Amino acid sequence: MKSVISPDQIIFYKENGYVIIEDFLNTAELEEWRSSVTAALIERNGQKMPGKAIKIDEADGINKDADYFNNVFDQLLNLWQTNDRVKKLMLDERIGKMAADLSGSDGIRIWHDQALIKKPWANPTSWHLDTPFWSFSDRNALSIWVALDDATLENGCLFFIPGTHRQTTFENPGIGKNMGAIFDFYPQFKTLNSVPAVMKAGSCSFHNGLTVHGAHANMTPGFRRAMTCAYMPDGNTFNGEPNILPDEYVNSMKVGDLLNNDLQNPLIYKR
Ligand SMILES: O=C(O)CCC(=O)C(=O)O
Ligand SMILES: [Fe+2]
Repeated sequence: MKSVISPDQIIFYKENGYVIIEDFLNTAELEEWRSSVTAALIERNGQKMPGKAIKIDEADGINKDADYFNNVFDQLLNLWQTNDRVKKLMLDERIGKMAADLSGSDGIRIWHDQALIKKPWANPTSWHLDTPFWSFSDRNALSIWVALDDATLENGCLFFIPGTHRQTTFENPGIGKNMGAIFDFYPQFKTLNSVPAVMKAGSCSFHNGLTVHGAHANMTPGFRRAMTCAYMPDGNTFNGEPNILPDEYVNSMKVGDLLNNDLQNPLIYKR
């Protein structure tokens, strides 16, 4: 695993709100990531996340246009909680240190992992922000996105709009069917250029959760699989947004409480 982040990569990330790490995994590691994620997905039998009875091909009460959204990607969360092989991969301290170095934090907790499988001919992922969905508000929160297949211009690689993380806020423009809805929210971004994150399988990107990003449709008969994980810098507090937290945990908290439950959000790195 190429787990050392160079000073130049940190500078690039801080400036642009994303960075691509080529050849993050070697061939054997990529094989282990693919096979353990595949095994975890099979075990889930369509259950979107532990503790909630939502199936991936069902409307979840949030998205009314289920037909459309179910064909953006299969999205399965917190595989680390249900599969020990994925847990070993996700709790890797070396990845935690990469996230800490990029975000400039002293400790890193898993917010949630997420397999994002764009199936053949899948719909695009509209431009959006991540952090405003989460139960804490931190301008340095970030995600890793690991390509399990080559991510190409044809099959729906990620795109970023560099530098937007310095201007976006915790207000949520949402994510709907309309690709460009975020530009009504942030008209100042309308004239900026986007950058594709074309990646070979085994490469990865990190992006700040406040960087505008999206993906286009999968125009191919093949899969575009990614394994991702969102990270919360240690020390963050509950902002009242339930997001994916279990109901009983949310009900036990008030706004301002420390999010330090190791069963829900394990600390994977501490300086
Ligand atoms: O894989 C995609 O199409 C979207 C990924 C994404 O939005 C994310 O990782 O935050
Ligand atoms: Fe995202």
